[in-house]
Amino acid sequence: MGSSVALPRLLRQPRPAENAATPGATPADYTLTIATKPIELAPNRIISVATYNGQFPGPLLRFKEGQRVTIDVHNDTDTPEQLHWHGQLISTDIDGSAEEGTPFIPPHGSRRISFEPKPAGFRFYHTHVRAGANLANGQYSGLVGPVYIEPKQNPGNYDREVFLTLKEFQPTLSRGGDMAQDFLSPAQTVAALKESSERSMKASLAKGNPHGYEVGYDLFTVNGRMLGHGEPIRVKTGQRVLFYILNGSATEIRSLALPGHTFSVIAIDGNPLPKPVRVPGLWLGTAERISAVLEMNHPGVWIMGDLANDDRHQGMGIVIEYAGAKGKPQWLSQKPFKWNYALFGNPTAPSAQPDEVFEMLFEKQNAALDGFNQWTINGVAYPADQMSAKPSFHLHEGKRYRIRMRNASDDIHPIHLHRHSFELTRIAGQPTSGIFKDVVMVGGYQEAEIDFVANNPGLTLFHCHQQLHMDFGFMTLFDYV
Ligand SMILES: [Cu+2]
Repeated sequence: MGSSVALPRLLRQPRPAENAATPGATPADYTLTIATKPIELAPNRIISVATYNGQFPGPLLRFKEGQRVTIDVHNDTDTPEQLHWHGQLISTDIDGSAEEGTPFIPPHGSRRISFEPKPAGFRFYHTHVRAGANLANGQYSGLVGPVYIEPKQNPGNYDREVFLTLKEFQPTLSRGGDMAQDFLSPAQTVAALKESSERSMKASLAKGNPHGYEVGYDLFTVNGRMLGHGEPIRVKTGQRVLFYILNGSATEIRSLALPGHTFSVIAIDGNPLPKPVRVPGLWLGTAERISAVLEMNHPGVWIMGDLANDDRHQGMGIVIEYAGAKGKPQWLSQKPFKWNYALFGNPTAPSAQPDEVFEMLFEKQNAALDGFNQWTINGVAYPADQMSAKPSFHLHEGKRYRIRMRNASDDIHPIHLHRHSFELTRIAGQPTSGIFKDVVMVGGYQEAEIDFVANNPGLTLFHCHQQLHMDFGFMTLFDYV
């Protein structure tokens, strides 16, 4: 389970600094080298993408909560890079977001960073540069890797752990295309949001605009291998296996099921649930994580895979093989199931009321940017340059804030808040509490509310995690005043 990390290269003496320095003669705890390398997804499917340490996914980094780590990041590519520590409560100089002021890792340059990992749980790291129209850049690449921060006390009751990163490769652009929506529950939409969105879309099409670009993929992988081309997960009857599943996609929502088995979800986005919840399968928006225990009580050779037949046939699955079982891996068609975040929480509103409520309206301007859709929050698109912009929302340390999001578009948006965790307090009209996350899917024409405590001063980026949305305006900044 150890991560494969190379020894740091000897460069020059380190400068004294709190969180960041130049890599030097003192060895770092971990080294990550960003470089474009061939990756074999299957014997006849070898692609060339930017990777961490020449592998996909990047090495699993296991940290201990609160125990300081030093990491050297080398950038062996020709473009500036940002390495974002997704889901961690760390400072802006190392969070890995140029919008918050984190310095870029220069092309053919290096940066040493140091921080105390927190909170405990399943996190990840990924590139945080814009791709725009360049589908080799940003998270379309192979720059994604899992992080596990061990809690000070380990409450686990399982026999082994398995980390799975779901990710597509070979992206292409197309005009329009509909996103599956019908898995989200409640399905309740807001008529006013739908009407305004449809009015704006009609007006755009009437002016002769085509539908804005969407991204699709040819190759689908679990842990960088297409279904049937990686090592199976070998299990024994009676084992309890804890799966840590990461949707590492740049743009896609993924589903996952294992015929004959039920998932007992214990944490989402790495944060423990009030109680484990059993579900027949999983849905994960871009950048979401699920920790779930599977009891191995249905012997056979099975495909754990995506519900979408096309995506599974193109590789989105992995084989689960029981000891002693033989034969071709089997998939059984699954009964559709709904994904309702409120299932994982308490069916009551949170006891704490916010000190202030921020209203946010999400809108799409069809094909407004050279054929790409432009995205706005309260009518404002984040500037096209990847730099700090004027913060739109202001925080006072220690106060509790509610963000009321209204989605006037037909897309699902996996919304992410940097450097803070938030609590889901209302999803499509339904109150809930006790679910702490850092990404939440907001359904088409739906509303959602999240609460967070301003407990980590500094610029704080809020954005849709769908690469095509964040790159074309769907971002905003909070500051502490
Ligand atoms: Cu989005």
